[in-house]
Order: sequence, then C-alpha cells, then structure tokens
Amino acid sequence: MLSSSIIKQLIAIVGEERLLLGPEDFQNYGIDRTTIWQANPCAVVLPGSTEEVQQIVLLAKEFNLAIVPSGGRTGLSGGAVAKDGEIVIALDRLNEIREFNSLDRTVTVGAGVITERLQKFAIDQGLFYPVDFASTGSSQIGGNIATNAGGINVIRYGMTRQWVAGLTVVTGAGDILELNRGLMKNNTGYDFRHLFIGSEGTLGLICEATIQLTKAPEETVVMVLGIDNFPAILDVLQIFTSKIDLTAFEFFSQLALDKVVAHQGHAVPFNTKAPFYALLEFETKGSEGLDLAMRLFEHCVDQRWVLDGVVSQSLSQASALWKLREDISETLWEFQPYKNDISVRVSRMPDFLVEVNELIERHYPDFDIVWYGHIGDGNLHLNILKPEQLSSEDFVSQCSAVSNEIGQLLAKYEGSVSAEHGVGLLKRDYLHYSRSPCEISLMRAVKSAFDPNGILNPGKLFEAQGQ
Ligand code: S2G
Ligand code: ZN
Repeated sequence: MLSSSIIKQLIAIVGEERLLLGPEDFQNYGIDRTTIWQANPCAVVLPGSTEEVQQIVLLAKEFNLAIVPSGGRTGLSGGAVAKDGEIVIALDRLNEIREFNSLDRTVTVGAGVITERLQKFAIDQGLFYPVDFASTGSSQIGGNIATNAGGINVIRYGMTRQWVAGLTVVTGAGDILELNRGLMKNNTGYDFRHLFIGSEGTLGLICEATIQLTKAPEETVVMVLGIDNFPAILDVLQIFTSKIDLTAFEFFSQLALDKVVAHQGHAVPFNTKAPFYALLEFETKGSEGLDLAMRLFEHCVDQRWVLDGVVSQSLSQASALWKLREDISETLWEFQPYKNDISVRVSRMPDFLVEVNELIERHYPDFDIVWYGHIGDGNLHLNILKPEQLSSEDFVSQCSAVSNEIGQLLAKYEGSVSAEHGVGLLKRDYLHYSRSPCEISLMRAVKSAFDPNGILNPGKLFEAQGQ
C-alpha cells in the first residue's frame, strides 16, 4: 500500500486522473496474457511524457519502490505481471507518431503506439513496417521492442531489433538516454540500443523509438501445402528457399487446423487431410515466379513430401489462408495451453524434431499436443492442451517437469528456451539451458549498471538480488 505522501507526489507528476488505485485498473494493467499469476500492483500511473516517466522513476528510486513497465499487455511469459505490489507504469499515453522523414524512411513513435497503427501509417507513406504477428491490433511498439517481438515475417525481415534506428529510454537510475538518434552508421562505442531491445523492462523504460521503414514487397501469394511428416517440412523448406525469396514459411499440425476450423468456422484449404501443413508466402515477381513455385510444388509431390496444396488466387483468398495460421493462438486459449516457444538452428531442425517428438510422446501420451510456428526461422510453438479433468496446478507442474527435459535437449542442440516470447517469469527457471552461468552473471552486472537499485521489473529474466 502506497503512503499518502507518495500518492501526493505521483499525483503532482501525472495528475489525479492518471493515478489509478482501483481493483479493476489493477486487474487490467497488472497482468499480461499469462494466466498463472494474479495481478497485485499497488498503483497504476499513466505518464504523458518521457520527463514524467523520469520523475516517477526518480521517486521510486528514492523510496525503493519496484516498477513494472506495461505496454499492450499481450506478452506470454509474464514479463508485464505486477504480482508483488509494484507500481505499474503504463505507457499508453505516449502514443504520438511524429517526425516522419521520407529520405531517411524513418518515423519517431511513442512507446504506446499500437503496432497496427504504425503498420498503417507506413502504408499511408507508401512504405512498410515488416514486423507482423497475431496481436498487432493491441500490442504497443514499446513492448514489441522490450521483448524484441518476432512473428511471421522474420525469415525475410528479421526481428524487431532490425528496425529500431533510435531509442529514448529512462534507466533505473532515472537518466534519460537518447540512443543512436536514427543514424544508419554510428561506430562510437557500445550500442546501448541493443541492450534495451529484448531487455523486458529490466534496464529501463522505452519511451520513444525511431523506426526504420522499408519498401513494401511486390504482389505476394500464399501457398498452403499438406505435408506427409515432420522431416518432410524441412525438405520442402530447403527446396523452396533455394529457389525463391520467401517472406514467410510457417507450419501447423492437423490438430491445429481442426481446432481453428471448428472454433472460427474457417474453410479447410483442401479436402486431403495431412499430418502437417506448411504456409508459404512469396513475391510472384510476374508469372515466372508463380510458374517456378508450381514446378517446385510438383517436385515436392513427386518426392511424396507433399500430399496436396493450394495457391491463393486473390488477396481475400490469401488472407483466408493466413487466418488458418494466425488464428491458432487465440483458438487455443480456451484449452489453457502450456506453451513452449523454442528454437534451434534451421539446419538442426530435422534431428531435433525427431528427438523432441519422441520426448513429447513419451511424456504426454494422453495429452493433446498442438504443433505450430515459424519453422522457417527454426522456431516451434509447442502447445500442450490442459485435459479437462486435470487441475491447472497439477497440469502446470507436470508440464514444467517436461520443460526441463526439453531444456536439456535444447542445450544439446544449442537452441533457445525462448525464441520470441521472452523469458519474463515463465521461462526464468529454464534460462540456464540457453545461457551460461558467465553470461547470466554478466547480464546481472549490466542490470546493476543501468538499474543500480534493482527497482525495474525485479524477478523478470532472473531472480531479483536477494530473492
Ligand atoms: C504465434 C502467438 C502467441 C502464441 O502464433 O506465432 O507467437 O500464442 C505466437 O503462441
Ligand atoms: Zn510466434
């Protein structure tokens, strides 16, 4: 519970109507999309500027009050969960889009700008912001940067990190840093920008970003292929990427498709059932691109990797095919899935898939397992659906035990326990499978440099000092 004097000082910074102390606001702002923890902040503040963020941080530092930064709250690893009486700083009001420059092809946006609004702004300027994923309608660019969001176009355009040309942050010490200022070339020592990208609010609060935009892809088409088995997915990937510059290569299992079709009422892509489906997107570059893709498709059928397929004939058909992949995540929520977001190098995927599949089938003989994800980037989303008769606690503890075995397998393949969703609270206890003790201690040293009092998102990424 905050003292009346702290409350008075917060009101002096943001104004009475922007200091929220009600239980509904705590529930709304104190959690992300994870369902394991309860929201329990002591206050929610909505600053209107970088300077107001700085004043709040200085106040929190003076009285040693923990802070949880909050953006669109679409995170899946508990990175924005305020469960221990922290002050939530919600960046929603930092929502200005300004300083677009057509020569630099950059635009400066407040951290609270909704991702989809930035995507639309870019299109209005005849350009393209290429990071895309299911929750762009409610995620905020500040949160996307803090978690280095990935999504469905990484195979061609990379993660959010590639598109951040400048950052304005407030560190845990209360310093305002203007990082890189939109420069394309700047070799002046450590590039702190890249420390803040993916830092999950543990080093500083991202207040503003200068985003690099790019040329939009020419006319693209979407192919969905029915694939006979796990390894064949990688054979198809190999043959297509060797000849075509793909903008996406996603996959999902028959069970994923069944759930999406039943839940959302979408049409199946074709009548043949297949264990797996690959969704490819690429620029046609005139008819020769499409002809080449059809020849590759026929080759994959001859090799018995592919059982059937469909190519979009229109934008509406392309978007209908995308929905089969994009709607998986939302469809699965009602089954309270335990989510693994894992990755290995694409070249190691065939062997890894065989071993992780054996592990899963050995440990989860009776559970429904849904496979999907960005296999073109080496990123698998493995969702274990909670059996109705099993309590959430028993289900999570059973899955957590298996996650340790998956972590050991990832360590063997030099893979990641969190490909794109971040570590937060959910993956903290598995971090050591992907990061060495030396790396983790260096991450702690970096945190103590930028957040000397340890007030920023304590307990996320790794245990807070003294916990
Ligand atoms: C996806 C979205 C979040 C989830 O669909 O690619 O990253 O639920 C996911 O896994
Ligand atoms: Zn994903």
